[in-house]
Parts: sequence; structure tokens; C-alpha cells
Amino acid sequence: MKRLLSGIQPSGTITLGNYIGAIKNFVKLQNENEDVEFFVFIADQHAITVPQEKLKLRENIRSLAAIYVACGLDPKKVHLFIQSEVPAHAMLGYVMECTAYIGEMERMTQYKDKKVKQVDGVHCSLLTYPALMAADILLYDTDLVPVGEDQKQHLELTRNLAQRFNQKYGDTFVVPEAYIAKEGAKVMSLQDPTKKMSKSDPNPKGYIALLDEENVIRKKIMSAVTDSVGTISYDPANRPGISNLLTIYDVFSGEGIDNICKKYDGKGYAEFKADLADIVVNALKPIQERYNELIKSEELDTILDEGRDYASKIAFKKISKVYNKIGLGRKR
Ligand code: ATP
Ligand code: LTN
Repeated sequence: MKRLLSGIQPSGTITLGNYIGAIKNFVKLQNENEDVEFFVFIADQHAITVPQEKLKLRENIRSLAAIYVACGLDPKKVHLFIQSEVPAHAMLGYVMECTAYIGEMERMTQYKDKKVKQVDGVHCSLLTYPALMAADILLYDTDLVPVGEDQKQHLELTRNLAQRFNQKYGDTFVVPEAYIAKEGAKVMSLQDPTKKMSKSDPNPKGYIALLDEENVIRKKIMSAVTDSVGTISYDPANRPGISNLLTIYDVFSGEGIDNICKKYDGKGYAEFKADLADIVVNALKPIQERYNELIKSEELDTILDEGRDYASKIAFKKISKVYNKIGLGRKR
């Protein structure tokens, strides 16, 4: 049986980028595969690598849990849990810090991007972030990690750390592989289509949140940056704005980019954008409805309790094995 695992940080409100690049693929993988064990978690310890406000963080954690389920993750098929509720993540994260070199951490583009945005100083954990991420994955003998394109480098590092540890201490970890869907692996910002859509973008016009209200979604799409060419065609290198909107259109309509371009031949951006807004609003409506039912329910707590208990058992076994291999503490 193969193991799959992925996580998202509760560092803001979940965007269309997170949905298309990650959650949608989780749901697909869950439904397509019978003989797998799938873990999806809320990476709250990753979120605090940059400053978070206490109450907001709590709210975002619960909100992400409800979004997972509202988007179609089935708690009977997927173990949903909160990272900080399974202490073995931090424990193995430390061991991974002792396995990694500073140089390889400093090369990570996510670190370089985020570092320059920190106004009150850069926390050590922003640098060591990939060690914790490696721990998340390696604790569960994960075979496949579905993520967006931006996480590829972290996955490569995880593989290197697993191999390095295995070489030094003998076979301990499964060496995981990234699973990156071709379509929508990188959804771009609506305001700067050369940058990825990000939930921590200080300008909310850059992203569509899954929970945005209908009129907000329409406004954001109508004011999305395109170019002065005026035709609807797909050319991500030279026309990133319209190409990004075409990708979103295709993901939700399933019509195929070529067909969509044909359909809008001779038509302008305004008409295309208005139709796209309809498609996105309609796609998000059922998700938002289910979300509103779940967010205050006890059902959500039961799901997270069960996920935590199941994950804890597996993770604790692994960390005990790792401690024994290294020679930490007394033999158990
Ligand atoms: P932050 O802005 O706080 O760094 P983020 O929006 O980039 O967050 P993450 O929590 O880092 O989101 O990522 C969660 C998952 O969503 C990852 O698998 C990541 O690859 C994917 N993802 C994030 N942004 C995009 C995007 N714009 N396009 C496609 N996938 C994305
Ligand atoms: N770093 C990831 C979130 C994350 C993750 C993981 C993804 C933390 N741990 C383990 C897959 C597997 C990000 O998307 N920023």
C-alpha cells in the first residue's frame, strides 16, 4: 500500500492557487486510488516561521480544516490532522536540522523570497523550514507528495536528507517523490502575473480566496492585470496575465484551452472575464455552503481528533526508531 501526504500552512485565507495547485489534486488522488493511505495536515508550525497573530492563527487553522472537508476530502479516506498536535513532527524536524547543512538551506528560493519581506527580523526557523517539512514527510514513510510547482525544491532536499540519513544509519526512511499536476501547478497573482498567487500577499486583489464573496470575486477578476494586445490567446511567457486566466477558466470548465481561445475569437477581455467570474463563482458556491455548515460543527473536531490519534501512533513509532538509530537517550 502506498502512502501519500501533503500539508498547507494556515498562514492566511486559502486561495484559488492553493485549491488548484494542491487541494483539488488531493481530492482527485483520494478518489482515484483505492489502495493508498493518505495524510493531509494543517502545517501550523510552518506558519509561525513568520509573525502570526494568535487569534487569527487559531481561526485560520480551523478554517483550513473546514476547507479541506468542504472541498471534498473525505475523512473516511484521508487522515486529517493538525501538525502541532503530533509532537513527533518537531522532534524529527530537529533531527533533520542535524542532518542538513546550512548551505543547502540557504539555497532554497522560498527562503530567499520570504527573507527579504521580513520587516522585524528573520527567524531562524524560516531558514530551517525545509528540515521540518522533510520531517513531516519522512515520519510516515510517504511515497508520494502532491504539491504545487513551488515546493519541488523542498522535495528534492527532503530526498537528499532521507538518503543521507539512510546511508549513515541504515535503512530508516522511504525516499519520497513529488507529485506535481501539469495543469495549474503555478497559478499566478491577478495583479502581477509574473509572481505566484499567494495567500500572504498583502494586496488581496492579487488572489481570490475560496471564501471570497461573489461580488468580491467578480471585482477581482474584472480588475485582473492582462496586457494591451486585446485578444484571448495562450502564451504564458509573453502574455502571463491572460494565460493565467485561461488556465483558471480551463480548470473549472474542463473545456480545454484551445477550445476556450476559439470560443472567444474576436471577443474582448471584458466578456471573457465576466464569463470567467461566473464560472469561478459557481464552482465555489457549493464549497462555501459546505464550509459554513462545517466551521462551527463538532464533526470537525471529531475528524481532527481521529486524525491526530492515528497519525500520532505512526509518527511516534518512527521517531523512536530514529532515536535508537542515532543513539539518543536510552535504548527503548
Ligand atoms: P504563503 O503565501 O503563506 O507562503 P502559499 O499561498 O504560497 O502560502 P502554501 O501553504 O505555501 O501556500 O502552499 C500550500 C500548497 O499550495 C502547496 O502545495 C503549494 O505548492 C500550493 N500552492 C501555493 N500557491 C500556489 C499557486 N499560486 N499555484 C499553485 N499551487 C500553489
Ligand atoms: N511547505 C509547504 C507546506 C508543507 C508541506 C509539508 C507540503 C509543510 N510540510 C509536507 C507537503 C508535505 C508549502 O506549501 N509551503
